[in-house]
Amino acid sequence: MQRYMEEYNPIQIEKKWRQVWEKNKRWKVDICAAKKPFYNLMMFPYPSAEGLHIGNVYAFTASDIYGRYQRMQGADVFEPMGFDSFGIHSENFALKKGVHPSVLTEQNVNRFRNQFKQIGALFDWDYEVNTSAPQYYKWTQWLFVQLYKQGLAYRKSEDVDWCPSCKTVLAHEQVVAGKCERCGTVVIQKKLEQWFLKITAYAERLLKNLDVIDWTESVKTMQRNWIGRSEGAEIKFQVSIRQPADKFQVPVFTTRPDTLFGATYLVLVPDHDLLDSLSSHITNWDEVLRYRNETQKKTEVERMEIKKDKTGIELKGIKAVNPATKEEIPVWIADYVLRGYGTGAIMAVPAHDQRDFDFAKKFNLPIIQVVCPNYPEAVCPILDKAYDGQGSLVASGRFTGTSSEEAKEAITEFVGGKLKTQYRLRDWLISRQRYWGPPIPIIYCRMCWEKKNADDKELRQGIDYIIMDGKEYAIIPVPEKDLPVELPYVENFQPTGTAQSPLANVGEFYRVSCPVCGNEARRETDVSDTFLDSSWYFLRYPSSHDENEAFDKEITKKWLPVNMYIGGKEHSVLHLLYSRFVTMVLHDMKLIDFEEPFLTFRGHGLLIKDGAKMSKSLGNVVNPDEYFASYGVDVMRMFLMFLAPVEQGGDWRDSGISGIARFLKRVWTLCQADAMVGSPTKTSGQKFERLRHRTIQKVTRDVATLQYNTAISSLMEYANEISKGPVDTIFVDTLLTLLAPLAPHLSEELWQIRGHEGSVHDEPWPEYDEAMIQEDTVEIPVQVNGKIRGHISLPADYTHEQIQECVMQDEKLGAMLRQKKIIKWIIVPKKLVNILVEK
Ligand code: ANZ
Ligand code: ZN
Repeated sequence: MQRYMEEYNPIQIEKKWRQVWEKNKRWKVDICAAKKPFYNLMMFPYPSAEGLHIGNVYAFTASDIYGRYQRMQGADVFEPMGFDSFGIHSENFALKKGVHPSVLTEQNVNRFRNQFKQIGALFDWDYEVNTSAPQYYKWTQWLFVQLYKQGLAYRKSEDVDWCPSCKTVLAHEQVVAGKCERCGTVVIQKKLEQWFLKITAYAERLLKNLDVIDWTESVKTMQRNWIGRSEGAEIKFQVSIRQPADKFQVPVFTTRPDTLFGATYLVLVPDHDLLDSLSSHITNWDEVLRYRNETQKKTEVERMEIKKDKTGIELKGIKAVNPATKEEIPVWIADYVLRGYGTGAIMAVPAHDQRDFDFAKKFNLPIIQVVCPNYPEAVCPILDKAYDGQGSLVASGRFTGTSSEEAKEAITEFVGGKLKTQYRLRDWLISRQRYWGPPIPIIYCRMCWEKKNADDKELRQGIDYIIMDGKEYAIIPVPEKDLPVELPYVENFQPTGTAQSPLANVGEFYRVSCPVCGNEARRETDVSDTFLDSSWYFLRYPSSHDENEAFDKEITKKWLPVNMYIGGKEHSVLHLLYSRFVTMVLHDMKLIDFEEPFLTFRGHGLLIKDGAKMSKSLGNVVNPDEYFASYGVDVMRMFLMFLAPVEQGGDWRDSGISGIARFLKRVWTLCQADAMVGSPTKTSGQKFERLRHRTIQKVTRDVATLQYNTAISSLMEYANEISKGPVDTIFVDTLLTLLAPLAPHLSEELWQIRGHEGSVHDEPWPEYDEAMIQEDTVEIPVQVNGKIRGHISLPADYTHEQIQECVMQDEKLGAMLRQKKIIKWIIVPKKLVNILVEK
């Protein structure tokens, strides 16, 4: 193998292999015939920027290495890529650039695709999906229609979050710390009628299944908290007006019905439904209105802040009755009670809830302790803050002395309340007053309403009909044969800032004839949320050529659920929750036979630069192109993975790149140095062989758990050792096969140079022999009564019995010990043996 050794030229090598692989469709899998399907999914990007940044490359590389590893383990790995190209992200980018989103999206998709083709991934471009293509969104609309038909899509008027900058409503999940997930503007509340998807119907299942899916723990925790299950009770309080005497009922949700005897006042949200009907009886109504206006200006986050000073107003002229003590208690409004949770009203128990405690202190309301930690053994301590633990009840009538746990059900029953499980999860607000999305496939028909109305009294508003400009209209889903409802080209696509999408200005679009009765009807003009597009894209990839259905039954059975999904944790309660919901619905419709879409999910950490997440607004985005051009893709792949374990994320700094570049250069030289290959001596041969097996073991374990950084360290160590050779050719081959997922171009080139037939990427993943990875032997001193009498060599992992046996079998030591009476063995593994004998 005497040949002229060239310098390592990654740019040239990579270009060559990129062309060969693309031409041969090297990573194509046969979707129908594949024997060992493995669906390796990564989150597809929004093509809403100038191009991929290095943070994207980081995530995609992490996922691709895993796919390549599975491929060498013998799986048929399907690794598709596509573009989440509809939605507010792309539209906002188009607005900023002043280019129509349809034009800009196409340009961007092409640019992203070209960049993607450089990163050395297994992508099979024959299965690309684009959420803004009619062939795709036809099925997003189909999905909406299915949800509607299942009773899981409905319209409702509610206080919704509105982003003044994006000029649209947002889902709860898109409001992060009171701000728009997209643009960071503080959201405000507006009362609007909108389309919702009933994800709350799946709250319990979404929660339960978290126990069985193999996902990054922090993501599961975020979903658990977001779903927010609380067990408690709903208890009704009588509220009475003095003049004229009248009574109302106000239900409260409480997790501590056992503390009911300590409820000393009632608090309602400032815009509680009941208030308006009571207005004429509340003597300080002006004050109430003023307070209500003030709180409406506050964001949810400000209101939830525990430490902030409590504010509130007592409702004068009305009182409530504690159903347990029958005593009259005052009714307040305060902004620490949140709208949209529980019943929007609470029974305040200042002795046992810190928020109530602070409020009672400030406004001088009675604090009555009803739970004592160890009563009656100890005296009840005086409270200087709320006691929120369990204990025995005191001052609780006939329940005094029972444990707080037991009292929960008993007291609830005593006052005619009911036990209730409450979730924090809200229904998914799906309509958007924007242009760049799939039109919601719904038609409103007046004529159909009139016909229906005649014979059906049980029609439900928001499901069967809506009211527009004071008139009822039947809700008609667009028949599946009429899908897609194409998004028309609209020159003025800018958001209107009103409660309507720009499509509401396009008569040709919204004026339609009713698909049921043929009369003039009106189309819905809102589009659906981007997260609906991405809630099912993993189902589409393997079936992306199917024109007759969203996904093929057989193909889906073969490829799904997804085996490995790697992506950002910022989607924990958005995409990752919505996809689970949609999958469960399709499962219940018997369209698929699994209810969890992603068997394994790993959230990758973020690539940090200058102490912050890379983002355009901070101006710390690194463009990968220049790095690819100067160092090559293999170096960059390995450098990024060398920063830290994938799930942890890493700190970007240029300085480490040259270290990786040097390593690959060393591999280049090493693998061509004929001098190295030869016959080692017996002992050095054994030592090398052990190292080889240990390296395979470590790299396998680390790659399988996405700890590529330590896998790379092991490879460096290994390369360094074997370069001291001589070693057999298998040592070099092992290095190249282990390196193949990390540096696919270099390893392929060297594989060929070394005269192998075929490709390194078709090689099986190397195996190791358990017996070869045992730790080496150690030599330890043997003492008798504290004096060294000899040494023995033995495997490091020997048990005490084995060590004793070894000592006794030693010619000299054994002979000596057999003449004495042994009192005790003192064994410090790997260090020493001391035998106490009778003198
Ligand atoms: C009385 C009580 C006594 C409470 C006590 C707690 C401790 P989670 O765990 O979040 O479900 N609450 C109910 N609805 C509320 C709302 N809309 N805004 C703010 N707080 C609300 O908490 C449920 C508890 O939070 C409920 O139990 C209620 O206070 C309060 F020693 O009722 B509790
Ligand atoms: Zn009609």
